Amino acid sequence: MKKALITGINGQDGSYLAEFLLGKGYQVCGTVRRSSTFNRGRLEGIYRNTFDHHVNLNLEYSDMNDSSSLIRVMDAVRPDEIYNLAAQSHVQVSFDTPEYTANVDALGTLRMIEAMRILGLDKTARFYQASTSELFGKVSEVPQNENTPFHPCSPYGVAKLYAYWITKNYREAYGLFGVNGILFNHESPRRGENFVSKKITQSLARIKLGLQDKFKLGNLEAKRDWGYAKEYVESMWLMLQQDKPDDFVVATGETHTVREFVEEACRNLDIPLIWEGQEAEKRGIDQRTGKVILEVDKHYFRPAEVDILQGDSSKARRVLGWQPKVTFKELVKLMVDFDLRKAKNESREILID
Ligand code: NAP
Ligand code: G4F
Repeated sequence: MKKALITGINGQDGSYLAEFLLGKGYQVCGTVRRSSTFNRGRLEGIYRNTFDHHVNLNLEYSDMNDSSSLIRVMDAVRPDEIYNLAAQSHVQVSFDTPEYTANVDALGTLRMIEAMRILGLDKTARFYQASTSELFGKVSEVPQNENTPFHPCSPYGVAKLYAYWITKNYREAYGLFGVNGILFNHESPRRGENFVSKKITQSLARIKLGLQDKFKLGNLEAKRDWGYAKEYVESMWLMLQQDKPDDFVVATGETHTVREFVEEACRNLDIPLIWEGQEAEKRGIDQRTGKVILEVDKHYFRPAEVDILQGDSSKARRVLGWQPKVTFKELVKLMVDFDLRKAKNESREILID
């Protein structure tokens, strides 16, 4: 039975990857960090009850800022495959916490692969690094592929650039089987609530049911290549099954503005949306009620923006045999459907202790 270690297992990708690997018969260990609230909700597909046990899954406390905890867990598990997904993954938050983000995302990756060397796991285990299309930042070409120059535009992007290069450096210097998956944005019902896709589907579903009046967004004209997270985790696994370590872009090849995401979500909810005003004064209005349901707020604009991301994943398609199936419209629909179901439950049971 193969053993996998996933850092950040209770994140969006970590939870899908855990399900995927368990389905393939792996024994999985995931790292979680202590929090004052119990945040294992995304693992509910595996653990039906809060304190359940799964015969092939165990969780260990660890933190990317704490080398000793990483070494302890790696030594106890001695995994065949390590998926480093843990990160401070929010771009805007990285402007507010740049040093912390660098520590977790950049040095945390170094701590992982140095721990592999200390324990001799660099000879036996394979390492996946969660790299990102944010590396391309101020893009020099559209679409972006593995050879497109990097120009990150945020402390998050810069920290991830270090992680990208240190993984590559350990591959070249020590022969580590280390790969970078350069994944473009991928979303799902499990997406964190302060990322734009989830913020849109959740807010609009609640507005539809009268649980909320309106919500605020920043830059509506930024373009992203949005795919479905559940499909993207398979590409991570495929990268570690190759004969040679290499880096891969994973993307749909389509790009859409944030505004188009809002419009598609409204179509799904049968909200007749019209726009009024320009740029920072722009507002979205429900034509049926005449009410403002969306306002642009400068608070959500970033000090530097990545204007357009559109990936060329032909290498992943050719070498890994991976390709996305869920389209942009299907992705928006499955997120809207989920959030509508959730909002319906919420409207039934608002519990106050
Ligand atoms: P996510 O939902 O934000 O999950 C991040 C995970 O990292 C969570 O489990 C989080 O734990 C954990 N974490 C954060 N800080 C930590 C620390 N100091 N020590 C240990 N664990 C820590 O992110 P995601 O969307 O699943 O993304 C997974 C990875 O892929 C991240 O590295 C992200 O940067 C990268 N990536 C994501 C995308 C995307 O579009 N989703 C695209 C490219 C790359 P808590 O729950 O305790 O916070
Ligand atoms: O959903 P976002 O916060 O994702 P972003 O910044 O593209 O980063 C995500 O994808 C990266 C891969 O390219 C990952 F590496 C990273 O970890 C993360 O998963 O923002 C998307 C776009 C941005 O242009 C942002 O300015 O939406 C725009 N936006 C407009 N209003 C907003 C908002 N973003 C957020 N989070 N919240 C808003 O209110």
